[in-house]
Amino acid sequence: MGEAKTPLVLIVMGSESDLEVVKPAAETLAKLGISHEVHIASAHRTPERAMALAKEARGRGVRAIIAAAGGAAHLAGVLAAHTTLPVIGLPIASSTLGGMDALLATVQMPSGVPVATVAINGARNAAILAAEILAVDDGKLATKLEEMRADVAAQVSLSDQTVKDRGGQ
Ligand code: RP5
Repeated sequence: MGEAKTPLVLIVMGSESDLEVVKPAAETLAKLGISHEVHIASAHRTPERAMALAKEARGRGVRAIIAAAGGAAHLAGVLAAHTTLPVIGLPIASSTLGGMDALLATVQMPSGVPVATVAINGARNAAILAAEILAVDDGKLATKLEEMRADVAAQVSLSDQTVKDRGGQ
């Protein structure tokens, strides 16, 4: 699934049921020209596979990991426990609690093993944050990120004009 020879970013999700929400992360990385791989591995159901993905990542040339999970979302923390690469937690709204469970489980890491957590279902921001980490020493990527910000600003200006043209409706 989504295999690249030398992925700079790994996207790992806990279940196939997360895929639709996670897709914008892969799309954003692709738009920025960042090689990535998409995996399904669960902290609870396939803990050894999750651990292996994290342990092998640095040696494969990976620079950042996005970990998406819902419910009692331990995936990001488990991956972070097995690598010193930056791990970006993406809490998924998959239960009756609307993602608050995953948010708290992902963000409230005990001291010493951080997970940089984005908003519930914030797949696009997870990818942008991964890109920003890579752009620390990649000027071309930094320029692409600036262009992406300019597009976002242009969209807001367009919306502003549209609402003005409609007389505020
Ligand atoms: C988590 O449990 C997954 O990340 C998913 O969000 C949630 C529910 O998984 P399924 O029961 O749909 O496989 O591990």
